[in-house]
Amino acid sequence: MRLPTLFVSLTVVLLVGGFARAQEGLTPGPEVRYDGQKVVRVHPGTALELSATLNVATTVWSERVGVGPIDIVVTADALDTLRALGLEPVTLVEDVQALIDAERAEIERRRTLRDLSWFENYKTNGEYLAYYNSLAAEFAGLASVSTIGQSLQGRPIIALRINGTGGQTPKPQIIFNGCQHAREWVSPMTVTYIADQLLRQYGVDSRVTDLMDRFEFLIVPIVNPDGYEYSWSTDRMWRKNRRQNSGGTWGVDLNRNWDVNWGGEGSSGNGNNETYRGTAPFSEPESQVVRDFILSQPFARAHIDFHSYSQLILYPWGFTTATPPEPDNSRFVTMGAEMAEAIKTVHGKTYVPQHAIELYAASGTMADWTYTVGLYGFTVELRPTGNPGFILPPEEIIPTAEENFAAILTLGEWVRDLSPYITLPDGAPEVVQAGEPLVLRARIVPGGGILTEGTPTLWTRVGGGAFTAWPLDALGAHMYEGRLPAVDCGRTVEFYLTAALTDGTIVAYPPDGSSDPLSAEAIQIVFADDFDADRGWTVGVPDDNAVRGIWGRMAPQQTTSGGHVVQPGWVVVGQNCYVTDGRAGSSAGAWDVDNGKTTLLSPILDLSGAHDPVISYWRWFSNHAGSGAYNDVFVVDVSADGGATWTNFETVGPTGAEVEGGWYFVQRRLSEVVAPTSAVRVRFVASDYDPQSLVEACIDDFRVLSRCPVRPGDYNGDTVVDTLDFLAFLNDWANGNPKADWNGDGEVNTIDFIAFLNDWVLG
Ligand code: 0X9
Ligand code: ZN
Repeated sequence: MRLPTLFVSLTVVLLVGGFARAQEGLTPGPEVRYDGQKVVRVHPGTALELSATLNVATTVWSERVGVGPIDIVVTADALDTLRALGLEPVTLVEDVQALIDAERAEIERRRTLRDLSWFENYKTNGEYLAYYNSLAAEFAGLASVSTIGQSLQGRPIIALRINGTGGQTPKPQIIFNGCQHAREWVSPMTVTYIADQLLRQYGVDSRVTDLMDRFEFLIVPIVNPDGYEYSWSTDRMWRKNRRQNSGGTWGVDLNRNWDVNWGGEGSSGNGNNETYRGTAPFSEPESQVVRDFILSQPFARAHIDFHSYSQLILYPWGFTTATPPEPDNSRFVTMGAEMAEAIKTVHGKTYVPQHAIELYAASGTMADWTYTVGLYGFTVELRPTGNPGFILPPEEIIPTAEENFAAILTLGEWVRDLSPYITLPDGAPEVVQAGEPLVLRARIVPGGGILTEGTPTLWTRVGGGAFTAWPLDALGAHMYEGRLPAVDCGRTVEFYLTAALTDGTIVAYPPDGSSDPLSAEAIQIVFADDFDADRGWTVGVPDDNAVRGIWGRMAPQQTTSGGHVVQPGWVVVGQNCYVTDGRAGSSAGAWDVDNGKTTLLSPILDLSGAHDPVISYWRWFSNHAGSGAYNDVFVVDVSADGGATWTNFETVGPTGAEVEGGWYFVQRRLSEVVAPTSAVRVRFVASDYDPQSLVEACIDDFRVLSRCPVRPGDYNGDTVVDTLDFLAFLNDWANGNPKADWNGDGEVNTIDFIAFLNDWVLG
C-alpha cells in the first residue's frame, strides 16, 4: 500500500513545484529523542520563577514568555528542581518519547487499514500536495490549486481557491491557513477538512451553498513545509522553519516574523529560542510568500490562522492590551463568542474566546498583521486543552475539524452580514488654518460587501449652496485621503463623506444620513515655530536632573532598537525640531534621556487679544524600547502666569503603557486648560524614571491659532457685512425667531431691531 502512495505524492510534488528533493521516509521515526522526559504544567508567579522554569525546560510547549501557566518538557531531575522551587508541577504527559513512539506506531497501523477516510490519519507534506491536486481535479469547476511560492529549502507552498458558481462577482474573500508551526499537525488537517467539506457540501447543504456563492475561500494548508517535513523525519517537536541562523542555531518562528510590532514583547532575539523572530520583519521566504499572496487578494475580509493546542479563539491585539478601534473590537468580541458557541454545539467542546494578549504577549504574529491590512484576523488554537498537547490522537482529527467547520460557517455568515462603516482615525477637525487646505484621512470598511471603485467621496461646502464632491485617494488597507479646501479666516467649511457598495448601499460619515454635516472653522496663526530659527525657547529648569538626552534644537538622527524607530531621522517641517539630544551615537541608548527629567520652555506668549486660542504641535515620544521600558512619561503643561504655576495639557505614556514612536499631531483649545492671558507659557518635560529604557521625545511645528474677531453685523457668518445680513436678520425678526433677540432679553421687539441696525451700520 505504501509504495504506490509515495509514488503518487512524489509525482505530484514534481508536477506542482518542480521540487526534486526525495521525500523523507516514514521510517525510521524521528531522530531527536525525548526518552524519560515529561510534559508538566507549572504556574510561575514571578519573573524569577519563570526564568528558573525556562532554565530547566528541554523545550517549551506553550509559547508564553510571561508569568502564568506554562507547559514545558522536562527530565525527571528537573521535576525535583521545580518542586524545590515550590512550583508544584502537574504532569500532562508521563513519557514524551513513549507518546511519540506510540503515535508513529498508530500512524503506521492506520496506513495498513483499508476503510479509513483521508482524515483519519496524519499525512506527510507530499500526501497533502497529492490530496490538494486530487481535490482540484475532482472539483474542477469549483476549485483550483496553485503554488504561491517556495519555502527556504525549495518546497512548494500551495493555496487552494474555492468558488461557488452562483452569486455575484467579484466576491469578498475569506482566508484560512494552517501549519505556521511544524509540530501542530492537526492544523493542516483541519483546514483541509474545511476545504473538502466546502466542496463536497456545495449544492447539498444550503448554508454551504449560500456561502460558496457569496464568498471566495482561499486555503494555505501548510505555511511551513520545511518545518513540517522535519517534524516527521527528525524532531516531532519542531516548531519553527529550517533557517540556519548565525551562531549555529536553527529556525525562525514564523509567527513572530510578521511586520506588526516586530521585535516587541513576546518574541526572542536569540536564534536558539522557540520564539526567535528572525533578523527582520519578513526575513523568511515562507512569511513573504504568504504575505504577498494575501496582499494580492483585493477583497479579503477575514482570516483564521489555525494552531494547536489549548482550544482558544484569539483576536487582536496580541502585543498590546489596547483594543482595536470600534466598531472592530465589538465585532471581534461578538464573533469570537459566536464561533465558540458554534463549536460547542458540535461535540460539546469549550473553546475560549479572548484578546490574544490575554493568553500572553506575542509580537510579529500573523493574525495581528492580517488585521492591520484590513482583514478580521483570528488565531484558533485547536484541541486538546492540555494532555497530550501536539500529539493529538488521530481519532480526534475529524471531531476537531468538524467543530471548526461549524465555526467557519458562522464566521462566513457573520462577515456576510457585517455593515460597512466610515471612521476618521485622526478625529474630525474642529478648526482649520485659514488659507490652507487640510488633509483628511478616512477609513472606509466595506463590511461584507464590495466598494464600487471611485465612489469614496469627500463633500464640502463653504457658505451655503450645494456641496462639492472630491474623490478620495485610496491609500490601501481601507484607508483613504482627501483635502478640505482652503478657506478664509472666520469662515466655516462643512463636510461629510460617502461611498457606495456594489449592492447599492451607501455608507456615510457622519453615519446617519439625516444628521448634520461636520464643520470646521478657519482660524488664524498667532504664533508659529518650525524650530529652524531661534524664536526664544529655553532649555532647563533648576530641578532638571537628566544626565543625558537634554533638549536641543537640531536635525535628529535616526536610531532604532529591536526593529523600532526610537528617534526619527526626519522632522515635520523644515530641517530642525526640538529633540532630547538628536545625536545617534554609537547605539540607540547613547543619547536618549537618562536618569531624570529635561524641560523645554516656550517663550512667554501674549494671548490676551486672541479669541479662543488653540495650541497645536507635532510630537514624537518613544518609551517602547530597551528593557524595563514603559514607565517613562512625556508631560506637556501650560501656565497662564508666565511659568509660576502649571496645569497639565497632556501626558503621553501613563505609567505602564508602552508608547511606540511616531509623529502625532495634537490640537487643543487653551481655554479647556487655562485662561488665555498676556503671559502664557508651554513646557515639555521628558522623563526617564527607569534607566534601562530608551526614551526619546521631539516637538515640531508648534503653533498658536486664534479665532478671527467676530463681526457683530455679519449675521449670516459669511465674513462680510452686507445687505444679505440685513435681510436675514429682518426675516428672523419678522418671524419672531429667538435668533433675532439681539439684546438677549427674551423678547424679539423694536429694541432688538434698533440694536442690530446699529451693529450692522458699524460693520
Ligand atoms: O505563540 C503562538 O504563536 C501561538 N500559540 S502556539 O502555541 N500555537 O505557538 C499563539 C499566538 C497568539 N497570539 C498571542 N498570544 N498574542
Ligand atoms: Zn502554533
